[in-house]
Amino acid sequence: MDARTYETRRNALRQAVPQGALLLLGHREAARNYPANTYRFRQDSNFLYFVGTNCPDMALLLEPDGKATLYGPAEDSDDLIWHGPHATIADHAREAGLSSTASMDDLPGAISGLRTRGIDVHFLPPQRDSQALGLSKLLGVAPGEVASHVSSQLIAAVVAQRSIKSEAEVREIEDALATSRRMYAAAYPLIRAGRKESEIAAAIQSAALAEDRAQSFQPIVSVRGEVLHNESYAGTLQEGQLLLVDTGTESSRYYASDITRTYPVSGKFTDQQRGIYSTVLAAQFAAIGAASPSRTNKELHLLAARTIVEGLASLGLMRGDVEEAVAQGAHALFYPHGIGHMLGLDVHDMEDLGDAVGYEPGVKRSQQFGLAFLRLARKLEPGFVITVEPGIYFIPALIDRWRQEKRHEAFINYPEVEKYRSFGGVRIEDDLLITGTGSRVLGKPIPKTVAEIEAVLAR
Ligand SMILES: [Mn+2]
Repeated sequence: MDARTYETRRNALRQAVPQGALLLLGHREAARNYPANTYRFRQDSNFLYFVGTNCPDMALLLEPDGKATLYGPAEDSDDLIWHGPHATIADHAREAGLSSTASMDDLPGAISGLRTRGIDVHFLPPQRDSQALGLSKLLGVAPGEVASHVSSQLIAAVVAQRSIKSEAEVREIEDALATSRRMYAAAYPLIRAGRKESEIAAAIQSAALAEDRAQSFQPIVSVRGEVLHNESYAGTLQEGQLLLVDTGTESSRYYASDITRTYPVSGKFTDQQRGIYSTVLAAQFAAIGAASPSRTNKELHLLAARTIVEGLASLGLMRGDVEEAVAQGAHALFYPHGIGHMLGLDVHDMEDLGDAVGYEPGVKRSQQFGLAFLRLARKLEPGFVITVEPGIYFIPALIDRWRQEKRHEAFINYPEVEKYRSFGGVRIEDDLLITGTGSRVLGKPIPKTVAEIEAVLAR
């Protein structure tokens, strides 16, 4: 990805939204407790996509006359003392293929100049309060009103562009996946009774940090896999438990990977664990096998759900007509989330832009429990990169609630479900490129079959 890449992307965006000015306001540094102590900086992904520069306090302004300006922080002579020699705004502009630069101090004047000439300024939904405040000041609207002025035209144009990954982008994701593979390999020797979740979380992050790579999200490393967004590492691994590990890293150009694996702490699956694990794996293989431009992601989700119901029926946990069970949402007791999401610069790619990413215009999310959490439903297209991540969980509070309500009793064998009360959860996730005719799992394989998992955990 060079200056030409970013120039081509900006030109395509300009063609898709030919009227008005386009403003991409980047992130500023985010303070932990006081200004000089900041969180690790990561620029806004839309800004990264069109400019590529991971520097704080910048903005890109595309004007109707074709003028494209990179706005950046004014140079302070003391910067040299604290930050050493660094690239100037002009250097960043050159790398992004931009010839015009200006100080961020001049942006308000430029925006008000456009607006007095009656030119619309298109912008995307702000993700941080500082972005919302910045836009509020620039546009003269109250901070709480900024969201209602976002440009749906610009959102649609950005979604259309970022949804289709170039070969270079796919290489970036595969580069992140190569690091992911080494992160998981670092965990294998530590997966045994007596070890702490935190030790495994440390090994995984250490493998990425050693390659100067950031995590693409807060890792999940937990023996309580049924808690879907569990971010605690306080647990100690015990014989007979499952350990769920959902992590991702970023390539040097900030593209994300997202992988989940589930391991038996004892090194070998029990019969109960193997039954559930094999069902999740079968659901993942079914969805991957069906993934192609002729399908919608909702179809993949429902195919995985049917495979899960069939597997659970063979284990005696569910019963009745498979299609009907899925249509009524009975499987969601065990599989309450969606099959996956887009992957790119963000791990849930473009989720900042709302349901325009996952749903065709005019299509609303289902209200049904389970299906309501499907982030991506629309027709798959060549160049999409998606995650495929079915799971089965035994969530005691949800089981109790449903059983009390006698919910879907025709399909769920509650007395049998009770035997799995302390089971935890299984999820298996890979990243998939939709090709012209089908799909390709990205990256070198990371062990996931029962035999492969038991082999890497063999003592
Ligand atoms: Mn994911």
